[in-house]
Amino acid sequence: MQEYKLKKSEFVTSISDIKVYHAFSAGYGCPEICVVGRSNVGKSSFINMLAGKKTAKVSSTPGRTRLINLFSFNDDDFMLVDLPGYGYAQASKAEQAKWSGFIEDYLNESEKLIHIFSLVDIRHEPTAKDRQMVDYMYKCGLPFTVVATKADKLSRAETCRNVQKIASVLGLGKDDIIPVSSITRMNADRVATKIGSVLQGYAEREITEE
Ligand SMILES: Nc1nc2c(ncn2[C@@H]2O[C@H](COP(=O)(O)OP(=O)(O)O)[C@@H](O)[C@H]2O)c(=O)[nH]1
Ligand SMILES: [Mg+2]
Repeated sequence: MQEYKLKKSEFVTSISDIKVYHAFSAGYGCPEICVVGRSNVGKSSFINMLAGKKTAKVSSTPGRTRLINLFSFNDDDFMLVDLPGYGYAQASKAEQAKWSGFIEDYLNESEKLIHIFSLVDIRHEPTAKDRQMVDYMYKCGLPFTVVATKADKLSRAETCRNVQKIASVLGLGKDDIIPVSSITRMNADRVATKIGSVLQGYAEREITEE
């Protein structure tokens, strides 16, 4: 697989309404790759790992990202979309419903979305919500990669074992799961290479459709 480097990134904007998202998204031509996962799983840290700098806000208090944040990579090669976290127990029912509605609207309606990074915590068995998310993407035919975060908290052997376990719970192969650490940058290159191949596939489809 060809190497792809994430050289440049910048925060573009925060959006709290799906209509505003559509209006904004109509203004650029590049595809979108999004990041989903429960709150506190490490979405913002994952984005910062890819950016190689602190561009997304990392919070020790879960449930803070209530907006969709857009980051442009490599001068608009693609937009990385940070979605609100799901399954934050402390949030009110109404708030939770609003966020999951937002996530669903985005996943259903975005015409530019070409790939999803679905984050799970490597230390734990995927939650019911994690499984729902994977089932949903699978059913909707949305291409995705599962990323297991916080791998620095485990030994190598435990990492291997937990990747196997997560894969079997989610009905995936162990090579479909990328363990990462935003602290050690473990597998940051592997994620970048994945992005490169997703972008290449997209570019090839665009050519055939023209
Ligand atoms: N040890 C470790 N901690 C992490 C990692 N990624 C995130 N965290 C911590 O997990 C908490 C939530 O991270 P954040 O990126 O804000 O999660 P988000 O809510 O999904 O955006 C913060 O305290 C981070 O410092 C990681 O790879 N390793
Ligand atoms: Mg966040």
